[in-house]
Amino acid sequence: MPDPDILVLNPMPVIATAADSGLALHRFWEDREGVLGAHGARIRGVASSIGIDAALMDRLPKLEIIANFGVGYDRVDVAAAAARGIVVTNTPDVLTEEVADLTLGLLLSTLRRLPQAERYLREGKWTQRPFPLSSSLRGRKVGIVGLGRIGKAIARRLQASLVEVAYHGRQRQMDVALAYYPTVQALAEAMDVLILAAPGGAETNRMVDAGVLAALGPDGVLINIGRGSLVDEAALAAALADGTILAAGLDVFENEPNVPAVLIERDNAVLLPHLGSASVQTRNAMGQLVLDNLVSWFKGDGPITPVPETPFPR
Ligand code: 8YV
Repeated sequence: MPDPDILVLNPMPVIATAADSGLALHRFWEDREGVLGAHGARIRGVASSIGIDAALMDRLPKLEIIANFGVGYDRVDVAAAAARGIVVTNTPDVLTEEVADLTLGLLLSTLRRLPQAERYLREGKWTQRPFPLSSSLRGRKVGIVGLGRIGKAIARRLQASLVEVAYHGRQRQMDVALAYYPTVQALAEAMDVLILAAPGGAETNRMVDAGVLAALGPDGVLINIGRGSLVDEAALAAALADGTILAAGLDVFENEPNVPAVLIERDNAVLLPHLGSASVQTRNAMGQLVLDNLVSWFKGDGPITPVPETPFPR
């Protein structure tokens, strides 16, 4: 049997770890039409961190499995995959603690203005006067939106930081002792920090709007490590400009890697280029899990981490 043909849509660490995997990897991004023309009819697996739409699935008639590099798979058309009997896998667990670490770093950077302070020192301003006092994590009430694996890892860290923690999610989790709020609006009214750790998609689209930001209030802080689509960015930029909220820390944006100028010009926003999982170690672990899912599937052992929307029987 020839090695199964896999279309790798964009560069990712899978490529580096694939030697001796028994898969024939084809680099789509180097020559899209050329690769499709030469191999499209035989492609049985896809690896992607940029999603895949129905139109590309239709050009891969033998496609069996889409291995998504990332825990979030909002850019994979899972309904189209399900309709075609294609299994979709993602990369949960291996990035959970890394993303939660980054979230705490971003929260503290935003509250204590660490990037601004660092710039201040480099600009030689410390010799003239001390950096202005910042806001604090002390005494904060932190609401987590999306209490999945990553949300829970963030909650554990916050509890160790001795602050009050509550959450909102699709439903209350009976085995979780944190206070639950049935809407984002109610959570924002009760808390003064919101951390967004929910997935993207239609259900969560722009769930943080002008009303939620007003409820968070003038001492309020918004942290987003989930997806840019969760936030109405124009409303957020306005809320940061007019003091509706105090500050924001954002690792994700609606139209990455393009960040609106109205956010870039805000001094009370800390903006990161989607770094949540972006360490060498964690990205390699994600690449390995993409590969392991493909290898397991083509050995006939089933997918390791399938997403719930696709039809593989579990
Ligand atoms: C991305 C992420 O996958 O896991 C996710 O959902 O957002 C990240 O880890 C990463 O940016 C892929 O390029």
